[in-house]
Amino acid sequence: PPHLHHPEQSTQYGHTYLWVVFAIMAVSSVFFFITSQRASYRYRLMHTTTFFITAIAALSYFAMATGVGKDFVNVGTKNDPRPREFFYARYIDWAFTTPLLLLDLTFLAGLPVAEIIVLIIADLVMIITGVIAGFHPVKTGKWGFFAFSCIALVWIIIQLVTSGRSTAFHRGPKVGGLYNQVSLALVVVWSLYPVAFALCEGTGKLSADKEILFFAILDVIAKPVWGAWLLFATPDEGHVLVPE
Ligand code: RET
Repeated sequence: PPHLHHPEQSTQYGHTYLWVVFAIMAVSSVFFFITSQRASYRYRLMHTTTFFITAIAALSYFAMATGVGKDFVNVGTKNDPRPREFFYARYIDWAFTTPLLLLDLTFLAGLPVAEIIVLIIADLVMIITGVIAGFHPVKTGKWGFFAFSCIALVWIIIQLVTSGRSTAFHRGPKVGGLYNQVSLALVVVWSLYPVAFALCEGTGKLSADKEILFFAILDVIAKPVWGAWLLFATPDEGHVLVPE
């Protein structure tokens, strides 16, 4: 197969990272499941959402570690093809988990349902245009879809720092202050995903193994670390109250 000429474009030792992240996500899931069962029913929703975020990531990492959910795409040109491993399994994971991460944050902010729905639609546009960019065989198409995906991300960020921020402060200074911190962290971490895409899946500048490590670090920060921080720093008035 042609990819054997370009060993840096396919995984050598990346599977080890995939198994490590699977373990981290699995342990986190057990932990968040336990905290969700211990939380009082009215405060349980944010715990359950965080549990599903790490559980879905664990499934996706298990798939990738066992060798499915990937394909080869050309990051070279027609005349100088450079087939490169592309893990589309990530995008199936992100299609579920990034809306759930936003949901977690909007629970804290107390955003109206209509605005939550719009945010989630924009998020799905971001992930779907992103996976099209990943598979697109033509440069114009690939970078065009990459740009559409970035526009969706910028739009999400604008919503979070404008209306999200002001609704959070309506719930009180404690909720507002926490929202400021966690939303800033989200903006920084999420903005590194398109950078990783451009260096890895887009141009093949970083090796396939470095790509796995890059996304591994981002995923662990964006899911269990960020999720636990939000969950345990949220004061009672920052939880969505479910009727008894
Ligand atoms: C893509 C494609 C290129 C353009 C942009 C992207 C954004 C991806 C993001 C992913 C976030 C993932 C998270 C995962 C959790 O672990 C799809 C790479 C803008 C923002 C938070």
